[in-house]
Amino acid sequence: MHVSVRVPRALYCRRLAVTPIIKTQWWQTHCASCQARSSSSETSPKVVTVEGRQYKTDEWMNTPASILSAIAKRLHLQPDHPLSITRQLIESRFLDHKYYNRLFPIVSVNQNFDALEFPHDHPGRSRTDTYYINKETVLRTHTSAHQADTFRANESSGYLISADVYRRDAVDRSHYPVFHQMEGAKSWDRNCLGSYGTLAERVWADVANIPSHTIKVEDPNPTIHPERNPLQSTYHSVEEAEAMAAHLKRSLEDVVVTIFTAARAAAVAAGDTTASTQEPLRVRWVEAYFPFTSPSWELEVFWQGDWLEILGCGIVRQSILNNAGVSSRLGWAFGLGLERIAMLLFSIPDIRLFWSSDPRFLSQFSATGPIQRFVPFSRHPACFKDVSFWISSTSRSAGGQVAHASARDFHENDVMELARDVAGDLVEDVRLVDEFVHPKTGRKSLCYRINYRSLERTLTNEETNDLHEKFRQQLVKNLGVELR
Ligand code: FA5
Ligand code: MG
Repeated sequence: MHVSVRVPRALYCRRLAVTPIIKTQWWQTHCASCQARSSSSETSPKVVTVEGRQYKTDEWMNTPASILSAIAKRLHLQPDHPLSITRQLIESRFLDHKYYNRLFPIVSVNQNFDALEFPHDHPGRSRTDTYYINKETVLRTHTSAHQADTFRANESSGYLISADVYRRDAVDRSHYPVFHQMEGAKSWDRNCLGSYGTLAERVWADVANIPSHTIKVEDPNPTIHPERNPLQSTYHSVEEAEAMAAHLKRSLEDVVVTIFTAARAAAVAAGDTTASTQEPLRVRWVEAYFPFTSPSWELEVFWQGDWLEILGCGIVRQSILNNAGVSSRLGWAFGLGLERIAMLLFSIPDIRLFWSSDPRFLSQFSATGPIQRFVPFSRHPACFKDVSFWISSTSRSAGGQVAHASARDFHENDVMELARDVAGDLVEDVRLVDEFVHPKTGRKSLCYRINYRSLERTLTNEETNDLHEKFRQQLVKNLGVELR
């Protein structure tokens, strides 16, 4: 039996280590191209204008122009775009929910973190993980940034929010600094029980209306675990939490069944007879942790030989509903990655493709008619290049002491962003391939492998060499590393 142990992980299910905030201004070199839209005065704070809204920047600003320019794209709303088709397919399973699809991506730190009760030292707040405009303003890192406001607006008992979200993150075929999430929530009012004696009875009646399925779902853990996945016992009874958890899980299993049924049909229509279209769908619930839900879970799907996390969810912290002025309501919320689901649905192999304007990609999708499997166009050769360097000896990760306020701490996400900044979508993957600490000096050396590949054409050697040389120089200039 699989028993997953809940450890208090980062929201984004990655490292726990808190990386000290970098107060350098290396971003400014990258923002050169948005100067036309920025105030040029050295003394007055710079201003960034995004779709007519003006923001003063300060030393927290770390958002490159390339990221700001993604805001206008709104891929989840482009007709016939695979993300938009995926959104609509999921929306079709929540017909009584209200949909919010045009919420603006620049939000306050309060909306993105504080209102969701993120601890002050949570790594998600760090400038290495989050794009800041200024100390109080960020590009939302998740659609949950709108949770408190949407509960406060109280326009419907259920809602869906689809939107672009932004994270400084790894570079590979399933990670992109801009991606799309869909948030869903459902709540019940203690004062509106209708003919039901208790809220739990009312919720179970709603569970009975969710379409049933026959897939095997692994769910080995109890709904509530006193240490790993606690009940909010001040506010909810065990019966209420059990009923809401069942409603949440059945609703999301229904989404997964819908997606995989469509994906299978598309694969079969394309003549695919491999095991992945024959094997029964396997789905499992895993205990999780989010600052704004308890108990919490993630849903994983077995796909092409591995478990893939597609969403996080849980019972909404009652304090969030209470602070939003709807203390008589209680309910659940989830957040899913639209790209992850669209990649499964259409068999799209690389997350960069969603940003392609190549008609060979875009013309393959249509919002009307059955889901069609994506037919990849010929794959162009990749070109690997390594770069090795000593990280700055003042950096804590280098084993040294932070000597002065401007010392820069090395963080891998900075390498990732520099690679994107230099090579854009021509970089497919950036991976740490070697690291060691010099036994005598204690200095740390890292080696990263950059995989350059265009989705649209074959890169020339000269072009790749130029890109790589530029990348090496930027590492020195912006991160203060010493090339080996
Ligand atoms: C969150 O963002 C929570 N806000 C989800 C949530 C909402 C929990 C409401 C509880 C209640 P997480 O960081 O795990 O959680 O992201 C949610 C989903 O987004 C993931 O399961 C994954 O499908 C997708 N996702 C996360 N990071 C990336 C990425 N870099 N690229 C593509 N998809 C991603
Ligand atoms: Mg997660």
